[in-house]
Amino acid sequence: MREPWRLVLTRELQEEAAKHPEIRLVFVDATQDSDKQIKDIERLLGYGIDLLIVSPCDAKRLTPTISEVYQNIPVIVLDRVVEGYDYTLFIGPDNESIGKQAGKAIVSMAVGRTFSVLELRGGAGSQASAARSRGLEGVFVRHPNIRTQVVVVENESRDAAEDIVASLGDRLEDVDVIFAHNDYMALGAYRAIQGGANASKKIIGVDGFAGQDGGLELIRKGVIDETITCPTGGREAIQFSLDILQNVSGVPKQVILRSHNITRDNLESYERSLDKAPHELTDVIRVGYAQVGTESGWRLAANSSIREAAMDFNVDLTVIDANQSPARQIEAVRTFISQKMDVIVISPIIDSGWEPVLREAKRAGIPVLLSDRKINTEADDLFLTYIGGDFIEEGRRAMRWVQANVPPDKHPVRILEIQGTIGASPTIERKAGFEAVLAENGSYGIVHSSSGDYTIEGGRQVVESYLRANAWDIDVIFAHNDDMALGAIEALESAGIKPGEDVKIVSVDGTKRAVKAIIDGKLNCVVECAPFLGPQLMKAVTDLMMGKELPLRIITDERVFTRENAEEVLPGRSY
Ligand code: GZL
Repeated sequence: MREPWRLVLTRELQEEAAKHPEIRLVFVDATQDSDKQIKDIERLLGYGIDLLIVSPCDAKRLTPTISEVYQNIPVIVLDRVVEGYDYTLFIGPDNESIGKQAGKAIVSMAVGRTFSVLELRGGAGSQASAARSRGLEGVFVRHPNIRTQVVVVENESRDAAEDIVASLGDRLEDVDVIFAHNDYMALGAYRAIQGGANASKKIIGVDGFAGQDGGLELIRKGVIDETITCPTGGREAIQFSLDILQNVSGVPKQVILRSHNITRDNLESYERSLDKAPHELTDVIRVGYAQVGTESGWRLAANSSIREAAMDFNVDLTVIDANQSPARQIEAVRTFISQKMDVIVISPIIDSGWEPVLREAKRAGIPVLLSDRKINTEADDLFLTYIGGDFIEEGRRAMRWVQANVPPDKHPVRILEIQGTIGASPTIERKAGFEAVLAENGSYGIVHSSSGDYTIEGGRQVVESYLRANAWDIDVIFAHNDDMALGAIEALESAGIKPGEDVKIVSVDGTKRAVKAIIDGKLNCVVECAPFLGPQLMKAVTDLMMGKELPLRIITDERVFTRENAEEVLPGRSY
């Protein structure tokens, strides 16, 4: 409870809980002490709580405790994510994006001239502060005219910031802007320089709360020049608690909240948006969906999930199937723009080449949501929200299974990788996650890698062409999706090689056919990637049209299927 952000979080939790008489919120304060927080959690469990909401003091220290609680009751983690995925739902800001937004604001202030930044960073243990600095540096690396000096304010408080800035003396002279990792420290910096020779320096903060000494108030008074909002997620935590305890389907794994740059120019409009209650929907919402194609079992399930959810949400959905052609998909978006759709949803076949048409959509005032694949862009205003899996983690999980189940006892493990569509974000990120874990142990290597384009035929062809050029010497096949793994299995069997035995196979998605292949011993591990994004997508569309703010990213919940659980999960596989 030491700083405003914590007070606002607590107030939001209590205000939202008070709307639901069926919820009783029991609140304990760890007072920045992880040992106390662990004891607090044990005490809450003793009270017989149904669900734990925790904002970890030290995420690494709290991971084992939270993981243990998660075995018995749902856990919502706020603000600082623990290691691994042993929790029900994480809600938090994107701190790296906050740092990037601060960096871009400073670049526009510098307008190309030499510019000196004083960065007031939080303590070394602060995960949020480290991420914000990463985001800031990621921008400045492209602007050599901007120089930064970093000062750490251990307890991130206003008074400590004031004392430190006041003690800088001539180190402050050529500083043009002070970037403080929260508005409280920004106020402290202001108090150190006001009225003196340094009074003209720009000041940027983070949090952007209303109320006394809140970032919005400081902008109104001209105390600071800009703040970047950092939402607490308190309201969302209570709302999702109800969904979780009432077993509502489709609760995501992570909800990453959006941050806004606020200056004097947009202060009033931002504050009006805070007060604006969601409005009722008057007309049917018209949505254009630019679909990848019908390349895989996963895709067929995803396509029908979106169509069914559109009907359930009474959304007028127009689908254009790009049939794996990036050019046709961009044309589909242009068609939706000319048809003046309310919202455009895209599953980008590849992650590049999107800026021009998305700028056209922006100029037309049509919001864009991304489903199950991302785009690669420096701009952060070309789409509203990404809903889909964490592909890097999917890749890590695949290689972790290989490390745990294919020991390099006789020789280095030789891996054949069957990539998905080249340039698609799941392909890029699954490969990155897989290779990140592979790099931890020099006894594994990818000896051949080519694309099967996420299709069964593609998977078959990769193995057949390898067999034409080489004697079979592969220990593991890593296929970026189940359909290519199934094609590979067919090719192996035609060559008299036993899939799942002579060569271990790990893939991604979780189709019924793949889980069945595990039971038949032909496939060894399937990392889940959830295709049923329709309900979350249509809820986001209707929330958007009702005037609610959408998160930056909604990441779906995913498991791993192996011999140990394939029989149990097979009946539940609906695609
Ligand atoms: C992942 C999705 C991928 C699936 C493939 O979100 O885009 O595309 O893993 C599908 O099966 O073709």
